[in-house]
Amino acid sequence: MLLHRALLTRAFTAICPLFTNINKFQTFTRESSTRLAFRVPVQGARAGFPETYVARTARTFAMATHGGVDLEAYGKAKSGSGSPSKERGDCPFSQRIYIELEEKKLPYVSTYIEEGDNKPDWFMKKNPSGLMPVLRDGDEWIQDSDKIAEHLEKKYPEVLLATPQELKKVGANIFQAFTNYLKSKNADDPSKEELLKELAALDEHLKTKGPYIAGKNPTDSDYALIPKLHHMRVALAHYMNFKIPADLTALHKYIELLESRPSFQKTNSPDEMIIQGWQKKFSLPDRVVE
Ligand SMILES: N[C@@H](CCC(=O)N[C@@H](CS)C(=O)NCC(=O)O)C(=O)O
Repeated sequence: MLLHRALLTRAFTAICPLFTNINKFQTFTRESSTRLAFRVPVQGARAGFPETYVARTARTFAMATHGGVDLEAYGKAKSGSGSPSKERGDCPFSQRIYIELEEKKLPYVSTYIEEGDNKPDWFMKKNPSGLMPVLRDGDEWIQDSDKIAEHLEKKYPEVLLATPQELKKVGANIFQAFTNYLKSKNADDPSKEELLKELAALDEHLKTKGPYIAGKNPTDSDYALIPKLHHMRVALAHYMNFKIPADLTALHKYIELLESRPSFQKTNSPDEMIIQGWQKKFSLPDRVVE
């Protein structure tokens, strides 16, 4: 009897680590196959294999380890890194989609394409507008961040992110107000008051209905807005010496909550890249206000 118990205990302690390692093994397989699905077609094409054949084989392998999910999200590439690239650029619309893929815990491949007129022909064929983000889901290509978010919500409803219709306009004017102010290249431009008004309106909403736009949990509107607020904070602090007023406390808390999420951290771009991106877009001087 004692011997039985000793044997059982030994068998149990030997098996236990296996269970914890299965999880690690699955994560490892998922991540490796995601890397392969990107690298194999590129390297295979360089070695002279037909791209479509190698890509299809690599994707079949990736799908087998991803439970049939075959998603590739195209975002803006780091300037000068080429197309396709593995180096992320500074696009807030693309970041929304990467955040949502993370929040939905979907396996996906990230591919980046440089802004401008030198996009590859195969990419322009699939995405004639040339804008990022674009999502490839199997053989289907979906353009525009709003449409991609809708598609992900419909097709992968295990984690739901949709914002209730009546709240979709909350915070929606901030990005336009921010870009109007930045491109004025004038720290005292009247567009600054417009931006402050929009920020105060969001703060008021969050104070009464928050901490997120739809209440207790973050939804699509928050994931769309946080990359834009981040660009606004970084670019305006640098060029205009502008800070969000300290008394907008609910807004400060909101930014802190969302920016500390792993999905944001993992998909974010360095401040320097954001600053240079806006300089190029609006031909800004090194600083508007010293
Ligand atoms: N309305 C689009 C806007 C996307 C957009 O403006 N993307 C920019 C990068 S942030 C882009 O792809 N630009 C490429 C180019 O201009 O060549 C969306 O929401 O997806």
